[in-house]
Amino acid sequence: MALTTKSVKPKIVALAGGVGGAKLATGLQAALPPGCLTVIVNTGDDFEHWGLSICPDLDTVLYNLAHLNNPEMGWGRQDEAWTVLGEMARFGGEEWFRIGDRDLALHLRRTEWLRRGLSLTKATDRLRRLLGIPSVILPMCDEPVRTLVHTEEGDLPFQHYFVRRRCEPALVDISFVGAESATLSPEVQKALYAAELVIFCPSNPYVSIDPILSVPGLRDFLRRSSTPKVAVSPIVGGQALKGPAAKMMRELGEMSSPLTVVDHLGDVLDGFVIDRTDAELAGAVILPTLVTDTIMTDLASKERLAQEILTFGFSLKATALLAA
Ligand code: FO1
Repeated sequence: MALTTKSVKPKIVALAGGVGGAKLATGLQAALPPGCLTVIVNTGDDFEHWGLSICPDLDTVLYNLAHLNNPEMGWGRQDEAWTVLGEMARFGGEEWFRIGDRDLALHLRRTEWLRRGLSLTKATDRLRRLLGIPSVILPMCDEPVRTLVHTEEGDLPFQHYFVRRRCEPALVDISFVGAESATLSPEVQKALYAAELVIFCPSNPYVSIDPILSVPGLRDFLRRSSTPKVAVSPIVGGQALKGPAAKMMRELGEMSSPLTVVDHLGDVLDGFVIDRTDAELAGAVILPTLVTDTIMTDLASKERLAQEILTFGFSLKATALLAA
């Protein structure tokens, strides 16, 4: 029987980065009563552009949870206009990273607040309230942690690798500059302590999930916690649903397979979710595994997947309690 999560008020934490993360977060928000979901978001992709503080993964989660996202691009606002970008080009400004007119307002406001001394956590909370989002959205930390991609063509800051170079240079390694000085914010700590289930969204394990786990104390907390932790594979049929995860796996000498995701994150997980396409791999996964349709095309499919993951995650909790 499906757990009716709308009639109880469980505290759920989702770890997210990129488009896949934002999609599942949207499904979880739809499946849960208001206020039950906290999304902890990767900020390793953040950078300064046009003098503004840009936080791409926070933006993607904010726009998705507010139902203002551009579904074709996967990032940015729907009904976007590009007047400022065109004018920037006229004045010799950088055009490779496209900031739309509507999107620009958010970056201007956030930059203003950060310059006045507000933390990224507080600035994000203001934005989500102004957008009418019922879920809590937290940056993984308030200190700057920057993903640096080491490639065969040299080191590239994340957005230069991802957007400017379209992930073309072959990957050698990845580091998270500044991670050693980052701390778990009180808000992230509170969310993790209260969590009854932690869900790793189908996000890139190397450049969306690893930066979150690089915040000192977070990985250890999850490893020691008895709260069930479930990850959804971002790899389906050997391909990433979106982005460079499969290409990165191959360049790191790994198979582009859900099994590589389990190998990578397995020490913090209690359960794993794979797509029906990969059903024959379920027996090789060392964790309890849910096999289901993980492709999210519309709000109904996001909510259906979220509901199945919640039921699966709570069944792991029940099994652990019975065994205790
Ligand atoms: N992604 C692109 O592929 N091209 C862009 O020009 C681009 C602009 C952009 C502006 C604001 C924002 O919040 C995100 C933007 N993204 C763009 C998405 C983003 O860079 C990536 O999807 C993430 O960093 C990867 O998770």
